[in-house]
Amino acid sequence: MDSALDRLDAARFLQIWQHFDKDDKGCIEGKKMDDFFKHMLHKLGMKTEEITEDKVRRMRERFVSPYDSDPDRNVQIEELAAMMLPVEENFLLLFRRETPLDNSVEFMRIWRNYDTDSSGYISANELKGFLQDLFLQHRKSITPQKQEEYTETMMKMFDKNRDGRLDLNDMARILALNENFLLKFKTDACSLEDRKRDFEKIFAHYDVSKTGALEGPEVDGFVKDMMELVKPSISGMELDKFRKALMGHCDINRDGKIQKNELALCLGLKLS
Ligand SMILES: [Ca+2]
Ligand SMILES: [Ca+2]
Ligand SMILES: [Ca+2]
Ligand SMILES: [Ca+2]
Repeated sequence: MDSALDRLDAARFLQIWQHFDKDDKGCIEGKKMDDFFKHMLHKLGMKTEEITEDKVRRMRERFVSPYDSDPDRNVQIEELAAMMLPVEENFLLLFRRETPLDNSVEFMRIWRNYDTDSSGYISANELKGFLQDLFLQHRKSITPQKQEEYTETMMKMFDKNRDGRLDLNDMARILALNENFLLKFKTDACSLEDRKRDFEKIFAHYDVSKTGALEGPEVDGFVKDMMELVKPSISGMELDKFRKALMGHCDINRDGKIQKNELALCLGLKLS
């Protein structure tokens, strides 16, 4: 079985995946995984009589065993690819961070950095720049041909609406951005004391540089999370629009940053 799996590369994996994920949801129902593995072994050149239930069971245990406890759970493409692809093909492993990305500010810093033409989208070319830097950071060399191939595979995996560019939510998936920080807070927070305490926590979370003001990607991160409280996924252009409106409304001293008291005022909170 292992020798068959040696023939698995990113492009082939994706092809097999798409056969099962026809609606392009990025996930497959856990209970369909046996069929998935059978199909995979077949595609990798194994004869039908060689594909036994036992082999399939072992694959399931090896690659998706955590799901066995909950058969209703879906298997995500990036999780399975990270488990299955051989190391040299598995550029997706590079996205696995020791600590998950849990702050939209860091996310927006990356986004602004690679959306080099500020179009509000990450194009295939911009994605390639991102991958190049990632390989550099991990001190891995990669041929131009592999760069093209990985970029293309990533686009196929994450460009949900097939318009040839990645949106904010596609990129958030690639970087495994954790859930919205603002969801932690109840909007019906009762007393003024509670609201002030929440405000302090919120401000501290977004003021990553600890300057007492939100600037650059700190504003972006805050705007992204705020907007996504009311709309599940926003586009880069919507973000820019709302950012502009927020700055116009909140940045009272017009220094291009949002000081703590400015944000408090904006949120209808009077700090003593
Ligand atoms: Ca762009
Ligand atoms: Ca797209
Ligand atoms: Ca700051
Ligand atoms: Ca200001």
